[in-house]
Amino acid sequence: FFFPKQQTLAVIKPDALEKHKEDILKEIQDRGFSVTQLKEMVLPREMAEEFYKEHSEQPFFSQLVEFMCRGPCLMLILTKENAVEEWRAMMGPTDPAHAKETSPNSIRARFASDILQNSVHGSSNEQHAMEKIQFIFGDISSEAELTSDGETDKT
Ligand code: DGI
Repeated sequence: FFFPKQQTLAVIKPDALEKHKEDILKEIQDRGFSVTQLKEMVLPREMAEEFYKEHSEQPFFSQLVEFMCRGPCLMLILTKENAVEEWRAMMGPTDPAHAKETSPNSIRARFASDILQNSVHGSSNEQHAMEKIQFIFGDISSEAELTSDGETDKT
């Protein structure tokens, strides 16, 4: 199959950034993703609420927002053919207990502590990816251009 190049938003969450930043970044590169943009930041509360607004009715929403603001997150735009699906597959299922059973090599199986503090985020579809990239990074379309070898060519 031929997949066109695609972008997704990946986040290394506060729990994993403390301990596993280098491991996760290495794995992202080893799997052939280009890191098109990256930014480390502590999410202000209102941004964390907006970021996870789809979950605002969930009983765990306030815990989730609290956790995401607890320390710095690393925000990444990953570019690769089929990036959305591939990064989700690398992350593994939401609950690391489940991940350990079904995908023991996944990032969550190895690095996440529980269903809330689950080490990484990845957009679940292309529409969400575009929205969240715009939300975190603003309009980057005129800043970076991908060259044929997938490296970022800043103009
Ligand atoms: O796309 P995912 O991150 O795999 O999962 P999601 O979009 O369903 O949920 C977003 C985040 O909300 C998830 O990464 C951790 C948190 N979460 C999801 N389900 C639960 C949860 N937190 C708690 N405490 N309990 C849950 O059942």
